[in-house]
Amino acid sequence: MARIALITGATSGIGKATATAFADAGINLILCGRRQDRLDSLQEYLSTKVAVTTLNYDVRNKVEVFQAINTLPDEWKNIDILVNNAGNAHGLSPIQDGDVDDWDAMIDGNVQGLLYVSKAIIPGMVERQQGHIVNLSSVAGKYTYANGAVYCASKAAVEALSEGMRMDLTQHGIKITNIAPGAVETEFSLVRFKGDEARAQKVYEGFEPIQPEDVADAIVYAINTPARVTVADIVLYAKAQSAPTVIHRK
Ligand code: 8X3
Repeated sequence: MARIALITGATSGIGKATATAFADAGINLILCGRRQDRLDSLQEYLSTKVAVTTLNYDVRNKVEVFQAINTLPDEWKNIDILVNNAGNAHGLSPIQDGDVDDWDAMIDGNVQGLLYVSKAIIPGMVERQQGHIVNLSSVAGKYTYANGAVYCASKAAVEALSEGMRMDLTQHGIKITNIAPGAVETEFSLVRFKGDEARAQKVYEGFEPIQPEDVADAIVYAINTPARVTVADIVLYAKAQSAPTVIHRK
């Protein structure tokens, strides 16, 4: 029987590339996001390959998360793979100049949102004694950089949650994979810099950044290993990158 995957933040970047790669691998999809028009067009595109349904909610909204996931029809309830991809950076400034609303958005989305969605899905996995959770962390969760304290903290939390989930859920047959990408060319910087395209473009200037499809490849690898293997952690850098803020630009 085809596996079912639920992907958060599925309408752009790494989420969209993962949805596309999963469809190519014959995995049925529950696409989650905040933008119904984007969910609809991705559903239409991927439905030619696999069964696709959509859920429109904001991971930061506890009520919406549980309502959406708990009301999935029976045929969609047995989720095999959860990809906790939704998350963003907001702002890049010294802690003393940080915007409290930006902090809320990062902690609520990257940490609380991941927890809410996981909480809604883990009990079913425990009941079935199987499942695979893929958490999208970042190299920012492994190394803190200047001006990024809160974003880095939110991703360090994801690192801890991946480890802790693995400790609690391994006995229930559930695998946990943590994926920590470096510089990926998505809407990430555009969101971080609040739509400032020139500033966002500069982030990827003079080197070849990772593409969302490269991260999707790593995720597909992780979810396709033999049952006896857990891919615990994958760190991906652009070839020109050796630490979050160390990039060799031409
Ligand atoms: C995105 C990678 O290095 O820009 O999570 O923080 S980095």
